[in-house]
Amino acid sequence: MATVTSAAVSIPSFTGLKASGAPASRVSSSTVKVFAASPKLAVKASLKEVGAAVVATAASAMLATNALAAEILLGSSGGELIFVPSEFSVASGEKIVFKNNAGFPHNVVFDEDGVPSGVDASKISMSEEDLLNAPGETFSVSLTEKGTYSFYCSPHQGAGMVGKVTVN
Ligand SMILES: [Cu+2]
Repeated sequence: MATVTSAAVSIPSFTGLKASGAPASRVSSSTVKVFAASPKLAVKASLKEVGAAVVATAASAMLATNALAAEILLGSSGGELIFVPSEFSVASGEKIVFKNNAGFPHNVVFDEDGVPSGVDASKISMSEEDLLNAPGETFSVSLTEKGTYSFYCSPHQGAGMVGKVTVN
């Protein structure tokens, strides 16, 4: 008897909720749809960017194995905090691969006052805080604008870990 009574009470109250809840849930579901649309677009856009990045990485990998790529060691094998070599020349567009060798962490930052005019140093640099921590880790860049570029390793700039590349 007690069970029947409780069921009889809960049915009207459930129906009441459903009746008043229906328009509300319709509104909220359409609201959700609107919000869902923009993350979806954002995901699509970021996937496109990821796709472009993957293509660029693949192209870099192909260029890195190219005999024309210049390889610069970060830290000498003897443990000195230097670029090896610290001064070198490349052809315009030639891949430069900076490779962690010893004494890391290192990074590669182009000096904003030491690049040809019109070149945005931040676009060809690692960020000051970004570091290559693992042995053999690389940072690659291609410079197209001809001229002389100065760069440094931000943790070891004070110790003289600076370099210069001329793009011909
Ligand atoms: Cu360094």
